[in-house]
Amino acid sequence: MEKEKGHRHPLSQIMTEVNAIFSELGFVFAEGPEMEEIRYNFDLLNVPKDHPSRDMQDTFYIENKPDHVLRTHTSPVQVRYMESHEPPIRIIVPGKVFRNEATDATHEAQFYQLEGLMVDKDVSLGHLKGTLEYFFSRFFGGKTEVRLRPSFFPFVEPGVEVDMRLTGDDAPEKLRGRWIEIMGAGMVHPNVLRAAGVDPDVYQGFAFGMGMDRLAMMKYGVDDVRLFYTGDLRVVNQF
Ligand code: 2NL
Repeated sequence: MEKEKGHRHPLSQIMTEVNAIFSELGFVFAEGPEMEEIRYNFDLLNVPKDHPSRDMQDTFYIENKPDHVLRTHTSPVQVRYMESHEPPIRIIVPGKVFRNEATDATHEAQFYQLEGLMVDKDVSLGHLKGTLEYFFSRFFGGKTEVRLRPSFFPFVEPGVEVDMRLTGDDAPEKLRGRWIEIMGAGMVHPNVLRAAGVDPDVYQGFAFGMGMDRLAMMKYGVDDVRLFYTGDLRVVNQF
């Protein structure tokens, strides 16, 4: 009998696929440390000192390392990248993040986030919309509509909530034709650009962030995020 072949974890497969699609638009993969300085995780991102996301109930602080946290988003990678690279910048940043919260079918204390950043002259929300339409069409297959609604995140201005609607024949049946809230995004706040050494009078940027686990759940029809982390081969071998 032929020996059974192994394969990569479904979330690793998704990450590779996402990177490949964004690379078609000129985005390059970037990564950084999972334990971050508070400065990079919060301060440089324009998050107020008294913001609730900084609470010990929400963020894992590190004993014996008072200036550090387990990163709550991959945004610090983008900040570090802007510090060390001149625009034009186009990066895609998938990575593990941590939130101190109770787990259920749609929440894990450790999960994967997918963020993206583009910085150049004359960048607008139109570029964000076009980029995301291209990505979702390639990722889910077929035609995708994207709409933006006003929202708020400290690191962007304006901030938007992004909805998508899959209309193609090959879209997963459960998703087809329905508006689905999929991510947060916006134009990078001038304070964030300035703090990272980018002149906001010359350059603009868009940024977005979404749960990669959720992306995988939607694509594969998985309804419990915890299934990706049990190590149960009866689960992972289905992918
Ligand atoms: C969400 C919302 C978002 C960003 C992430 C970002 C990063 C930099 C500057 C500005 Cl360096 N923004 N990222 C922006 C808006 C929303 O994520 O709900 N994520 C799961």
